[in-house]
Amino acid sequence: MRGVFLTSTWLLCSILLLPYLANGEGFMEEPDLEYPLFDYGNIRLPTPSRGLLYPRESATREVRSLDGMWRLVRSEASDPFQGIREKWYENSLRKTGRNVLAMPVPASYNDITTDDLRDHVGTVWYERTFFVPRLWKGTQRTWLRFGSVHYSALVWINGRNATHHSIGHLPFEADISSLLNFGGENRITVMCDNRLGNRTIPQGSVNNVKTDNGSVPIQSYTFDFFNYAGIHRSVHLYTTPIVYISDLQVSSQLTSEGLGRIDYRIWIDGIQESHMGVNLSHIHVQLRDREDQVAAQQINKGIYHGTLLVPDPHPWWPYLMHPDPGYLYDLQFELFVETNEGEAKVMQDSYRLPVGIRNLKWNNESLLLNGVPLYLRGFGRHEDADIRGKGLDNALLARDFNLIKWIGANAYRTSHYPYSEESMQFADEHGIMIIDECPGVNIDIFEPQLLENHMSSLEQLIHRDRNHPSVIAWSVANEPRSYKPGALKYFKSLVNYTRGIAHGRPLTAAINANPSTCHLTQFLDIVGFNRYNSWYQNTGRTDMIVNLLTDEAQKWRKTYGKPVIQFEYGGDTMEGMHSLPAFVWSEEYQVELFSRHFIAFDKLRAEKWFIGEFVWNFADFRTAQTITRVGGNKKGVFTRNRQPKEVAFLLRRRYFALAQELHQCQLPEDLTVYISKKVIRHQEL
Ligand code: GCB
Repeated sequence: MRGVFLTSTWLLCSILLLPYLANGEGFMEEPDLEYPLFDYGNIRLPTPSRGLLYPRESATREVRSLDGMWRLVRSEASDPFQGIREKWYENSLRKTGRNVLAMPVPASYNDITTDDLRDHVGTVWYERTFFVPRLWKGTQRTWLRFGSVHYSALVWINGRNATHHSIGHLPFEADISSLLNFGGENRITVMCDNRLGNRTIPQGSVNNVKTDNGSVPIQSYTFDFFNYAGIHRSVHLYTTPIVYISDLQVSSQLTSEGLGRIDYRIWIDGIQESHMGVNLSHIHVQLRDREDQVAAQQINKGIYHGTLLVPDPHPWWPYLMHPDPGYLYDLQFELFVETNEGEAKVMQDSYRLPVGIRNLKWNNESLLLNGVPLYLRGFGRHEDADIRGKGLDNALLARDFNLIKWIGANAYRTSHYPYSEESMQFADEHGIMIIDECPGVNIDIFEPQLLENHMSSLEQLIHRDRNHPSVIAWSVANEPRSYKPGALKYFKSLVNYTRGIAHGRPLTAAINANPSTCHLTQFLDIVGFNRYNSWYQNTGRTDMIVNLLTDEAQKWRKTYGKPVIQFEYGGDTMEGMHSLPAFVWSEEYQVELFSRHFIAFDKLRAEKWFIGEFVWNFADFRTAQTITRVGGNKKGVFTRNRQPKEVAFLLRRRYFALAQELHQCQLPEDLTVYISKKVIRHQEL
């Protein structure tokens, strides 16, 4: 039940507490999901996501973390559903008689133990106990929310079914009020399945192979990062009132009159379920600036969308494009109800959403933010670290953002899946622009059920991230086999669907097909290509980069007439390995390879349609075991431990030089080192 959303019989009582408030006219209507699906007549469109607001405390909401040490039991790889048959969720996992391990949450389980749990295929079971205060009973709802579990999860509370979800890297939640033992102990059990198949996003395959110990299932996949699994992000319990704000949507603009404009939409749920005869009174929407001053406000009665106009707005600017990047306002929503007597108004629920005000526009030449054409200096990244794998780690998150800012980057792509909500919040606050990618990496074997899941992954991603000012584009895939004939109708359908829910962002993808064979790029707004000149092709020949790269970019441009970005380039580099003259895998080779790319990028930048350069990769990361990887992929500018390789200093000088050239930013004092009296600081740039 979607709750109250009145559009037709609206009675707007917009009390203009400030002179510049407006009503909801001109607000983007909810997309019509009946998109023509071409040859896929019988496709089921994803059910639109609902709720899932990031858990935040407020006057009406409490948040509790269930992070910490859980217990874990693994099933036999040959019998992943044994635990379901034997109903392991009915009692403590200790009663299964199996080996019970201590397992931290959030974390991937793979690198925690010293045994073969790392390569386990199939299901593992997590559990822990927790208390819920007596006072929560009946007066509010208690929600259970997972930031992400990879790949799929079944969840029980006190032995009773609570929720389930598939597709990693995305949040899910359930109202578990009816399952809880208030004032007493509760048990949560999670079955997590890491198997990837033809229809999962991303795809993989599980095959039985004969080993010295008999036949065992082996998971294989073509993507180049380790299939870490487990409860990867935080688990929260949070409360809302019975009648509550269930969802919020915002979009912003800077008007030609110099005003900031925020269009918002609110969903209220729970009225039917409330036995208290709640009468909604009004919603107070208030925008507060960093100094906690009211910048705009509005009171809505009987209508759940509107527009705030903000005089003298502080626009949201990216890092190094403005002295005060990442300016966020607090958009506070307060829902009021009438008491039984109908006289007093009581605050029923309140939620605060950080918002940025900015204009995002694009055309066939440029991507513009606040009217300024963007040149993106960035990275492809991974959520990856030793021991915790893909588990959320705030220390790592803070370190990564410090490094991103140290090096002068202004953007990254969430290759190859949605990153944590905490990292999206960080990006908003620091002015780092995000190309937000769904988990559709290396898609092959195109078929309708895969398409349904792929659409769902985009729908869930966009629903989760649509309110973040840092998101400047959606990436629908990384290196799909887009040259295959089946890719045409698949991507036509996927992009058509996604365009209808894109919430004001352009669509792109990271392509490794070539301009004349790719069936996907024609549907996109921004052309993104991955190419490893002088690494996978012409290995060792850094004298074969500039012409090949400029020719290829020009071909993409000529074929599709859209802005072009290089989303990946680079070469594997063993930290500490040196060679003069440069030799593949040495630090010197990575420096030379990057520097030759810079020459090509500068030639291309002169043509206005080339709008960004992304290094592969921000840091070294773990992959599956293969003979082409030494402990993982070593294309990082930083080591897996987040220390700079030699190339980091070169890249830093380039990224700051670009920022100074394009946006007159101040250069950091330590960008160059003293050499002699004659070499003046910074002139070396
Ligand atoms: C690519 C992929 C990325 C790999 C990279 C590489 O094209 O998009 O996932 O890690 O190449 O290093 O081979």
